[in-house]
Formats: sequence, structure tokens, C-alpha cells
Amino acid sequence: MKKLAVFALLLLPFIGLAQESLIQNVNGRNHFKLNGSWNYIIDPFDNGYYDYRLNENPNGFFKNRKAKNKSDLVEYNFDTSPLMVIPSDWNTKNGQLFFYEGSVWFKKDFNYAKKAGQKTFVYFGAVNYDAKVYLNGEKIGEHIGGFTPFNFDITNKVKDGDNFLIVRVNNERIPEGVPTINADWWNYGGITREVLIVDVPEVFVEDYLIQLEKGKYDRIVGNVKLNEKVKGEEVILTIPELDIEEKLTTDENGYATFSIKAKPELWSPENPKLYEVVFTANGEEVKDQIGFKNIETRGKAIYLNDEQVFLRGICIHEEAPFRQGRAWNADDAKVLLGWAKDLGCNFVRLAHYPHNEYMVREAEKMGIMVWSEIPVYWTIHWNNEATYANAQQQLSDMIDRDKNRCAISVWSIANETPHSEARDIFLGKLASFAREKDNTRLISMAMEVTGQGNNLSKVEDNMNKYVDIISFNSYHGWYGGTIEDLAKRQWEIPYDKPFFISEFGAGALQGKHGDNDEKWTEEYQARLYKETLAMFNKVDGFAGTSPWILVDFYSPRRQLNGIQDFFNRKGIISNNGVKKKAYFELQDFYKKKAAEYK
Ligand code: GCB
Repeated sequence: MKKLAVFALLLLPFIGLAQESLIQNVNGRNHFKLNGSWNYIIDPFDNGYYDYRLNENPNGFFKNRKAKNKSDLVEYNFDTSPLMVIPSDWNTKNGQLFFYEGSVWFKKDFNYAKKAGQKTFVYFGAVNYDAKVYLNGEKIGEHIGGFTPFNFDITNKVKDGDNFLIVRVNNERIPEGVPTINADWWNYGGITREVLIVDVPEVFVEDYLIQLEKGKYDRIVGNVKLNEKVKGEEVILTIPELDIEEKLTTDENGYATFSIKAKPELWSPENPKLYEVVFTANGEEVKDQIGFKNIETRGKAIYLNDEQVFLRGICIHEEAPFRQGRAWNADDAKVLLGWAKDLGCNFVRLAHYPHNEYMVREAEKMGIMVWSEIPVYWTIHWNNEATYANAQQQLSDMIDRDKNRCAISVWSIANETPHSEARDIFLGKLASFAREKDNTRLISMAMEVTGQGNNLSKVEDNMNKYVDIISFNSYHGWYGGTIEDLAKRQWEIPYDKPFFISEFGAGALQGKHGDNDEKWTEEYQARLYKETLAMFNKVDGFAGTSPWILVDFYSPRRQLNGIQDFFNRKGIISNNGVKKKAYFELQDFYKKKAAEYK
């Protein structure tokens, strides 16, 4: 009993604040955005939240108090505090906050016209890491995790006329967090993605799924789910270009499924065909762009729409091209993915957390398959139930948001995790959860090389049975082993599954030239690319790669003065957008691979 109570306590932040179901495709609903200037107050000691005894203060900053008269004491004022453009990370918006990890309060005023028979939600694309949200001085919810969306029903709290929304954002790293305290990217804090006020009918299609029947090419299947368990609601599904109009009727759970005979043109990198799909219910018309494809593995090969494919990938962090800071909009996505496309990619690994929705949608339009990952990175607290619940929630939300994006080809549950029984149990549960939720995508994770003999490297991982693709990161010739060694190295990967090199790479300062055995030069990086690709190309089952990484990115772990200056320099494009020699090496390899797999 006592054990149970402790367990319940541990889970409290997750159960107590059980997340509201996500609204599918918010941009396809009636909405307006709260993008633009928000007032902010930096709060390093959290005294806007706690009193001086460190008890939660019922009259914290979220009350947005103003001095009533000249003798009244109020030690903060949102209206006179500075402004920050949202979405953004605070680190690159205010020099004082570059290294800051702690709390910042944000306030936005907005005007709202209440409508009868409507429900209203506030939707956040992402806030890193812990968001406490208040509307008109009252708490409406809390969310943990920096890269997944969440929404709160504010129907009964939003007022006709003036409203104020306050968010206390805290990005302190915590050991039991997901990610944990150690990671190789900048811990950007803030309201990093868009905030929407969404209007929907009282009973509405909260969620839907539409895709090809797994492994078939002549049937479109899926389901719709209302926000409430209402029986007998009519939902109309139309796909005008395919002459489809289906009347669905919800069951007592507010749920309906469909299975329609149809032979849509398939989505592929060569032909990224998307269809307009419309769900209509109770006067709301939700439009989406949907592509249809099948991806699967057979033995050591990957098949897209029944044709063997080589994944010509690249890893990308969600960092803005040219200006650094968090990327968040379609223009950022177009630049990053445009580079990938020019490189000859048909695949990107969005590392190490779910990127913003624009990124996935733009990839889909451009014909790029996507690997999407949760930040179960390095040494997560495998024995902590709350950590598991957090990881699973992030996985669940990642899948929920993007399950209709046919570009998504791989769900990744982790990166470079240390082997142990506890880790196997944790990751095994995550993998099973992902597969149960979506059996139409491949499941993988970035594993590590586990044995390096004289000329032989091995990859062995108990997680092999849970994944569809054996993916691993290999830094031979950079962190260990010599670059000369690559030419004669053999590999033992004892599984009848395709293998994918989810990372390899070397640091190079753009413009630094020298011999090809001199670290940090473009020549070294280019040579490492050439030899690593040649090495893996000889190994049976080599089904693709996503080298590390498209662009140099900020990382607090990279201090080498004059070379790194807080940038991880493994980009094949510099932070200023200049291509390094390795870019062209990879481009050449992908040209050959594209021809080989025609
Ligand atoms: C890795 C990590 C990645 C790092 C990279 C590096 O294996 O997965 O997050 O940034 O190595 O540059 O060391």
C-alpha cells in the first residue's frame, strides 16, 4: 500500500495534470494566432511563483497585479517589462539570456468575441521545458516536455473582450527529465512554437487518421473521434480528386471507422502527391493534405511502395539557418530541407526530438521521408516511473500530431543509450507502445557500436528484436579509431534486418584547410565521409544513412576557442550557410545511390 502511494505520488505530475487530448490539425480549424510581442519578466529565483518560504504563492505573477494607488506595493509589472517576439527562444533574443536556464514569465493580451455553441482552446506548438499556463489570473494547466504540442479547453474561462494569458516557462535541466541534464544541443528556453486560440463546435472531430491499408494499395482506411462520446453524429469525409464522399456515423464512444475502395496515386520522393481531404461535422470543415504510401522491410531491405529504397538521409537539428536559435516556421523549414534536397536526400533524420509541424509538412511537400525521434537521449533514468511516463507521453504526442503525415517513415524511440536490463525494459515498453499505436511506420532507435576489434567492429543490442531497422551511430575515425583504419574495417551486424547508419561525421571549421589527416580541416571531414561511405557500402544490408549533420549548431559542450566557439562543427554546411567539402562528397555518393536504385 505504502509502495503504491509512493508510486502514485511520483506519477502525480502526470496523472494530476492528465493531458487533454490533442486536437488534430489545429491550423485546419477556425483560429487566430498569438504570434508577436509578449511582455516578459526574467525570474531567476522563481519569486513570481514561490513566496520567501518557498511555498507556492497564491498571488504569484500570474495574477498580473497592478499597484492600485501610490502607496500600494507591487514588485513587478508586466506592462512596463520588455517585449519578446513569440515564437522564439529567449537565448538568442536577449544577450543576457544566452546561457540562462531558469524561469521566465510571458504575458500576452488578446481580445476575444465569445460565440454561443462553441468551444475554445488554447494550443501551444511547444514550450521548453515546463510550462504553467494561466488565463485571466487562473491556472488552466501545466505541461512538461519541450518539443510536443498541448492544448487546454478555455471555454469557461475566456471572457468576451479583454483577456490575458500568462505562461511561466522554466527550462532548468533535471536529472529525471526527458532529455536528462546532459545533451549535445543548446537548451533553448521559451515559447518556441506558435500559440493558437482555436474555435470549434461543442461536439467536433477532435482526431482522425487516414492512410492506406497496411501493405495494400487499393484501400483507404482510418477513423474519426469526436471530443465527446456522442452516438449518432454524422461526419462526412470527402476526397474530391478521388470522387470520394463517405457518410460516417459515430458509435457510443463518439468514434467511427472507414474502409474505402480506392487506388490513389502513391506518394514518393519522386512524386510527392498529396490529396485534399475534408472532414465535415457540425458545420466545421477540417481540410488536410494527405499522401498515401506503404513502407516495410523484408529481410535486409527497405521497401517503399513495394520498391526497394536506399535512405539517402541527413540529420538535422531544429536550429534556424543563418540566425541560430530555434527554427519554427515554414521558411526555416524550406531553407533546411532545400539544402537536404540539393544534397540528393530522399530522407531526413529530425534529431533528437520532434521538430515543429512545418518541418514535417514541408518535407512531405518536397518528397522527403522523415525519421522522427523523442529525446530519450544518453543516460535517462531508466528506473524512474515518472521518467517513463514522461517519455511515453512525448512518444504518444509525437505520433498523434504526425500520424497523418505520410512522409513519416520511422519513429525513433531513443539515441545512444547505455545497455542495462532496466534500459531494455524501458525501451522495450516504448517500442511496443509505438508499434501498438502505429504499425504502419518502421520503428528504430540510434544504437551504438558495441565491439571494436583490430579490424572488426560489431553491433549487438538486445533491442534488435523490437526494431525494424538496426540503426547505429559510428564515429570511427573521429572519437576513436584512426581514419586510415576505415579502408580495411569489417562489420558484424548479426541480424536479418536492414542496417542504417544514423550518424557518422567529423568536425570541420568551414574555411580551414590542411592535410586530410589534420583534425578540424574540411579535408579531414571530406575524407572521413568518403571512406566511411565506401566502408559501409561493402557491408550486406546497408540500407541508408543520415550523417551527422546538415548544419553546424550551438552546443554548450563545444568550447574549443577559435574552432568551435560553442558550435558543434560537424555540419557539412557552416552556421553561415557555406557548404564544406564533405557536402559535395556526400552529394556524389547520393547521386550514385539514386542511379543504383532507379
Ligand atoms: C552523437 C550524438 C549527437 C552528437 C554527436 C557528436 O553520437 O547522437 O547528438 O551531437 O554524437 O557530435 O558528438
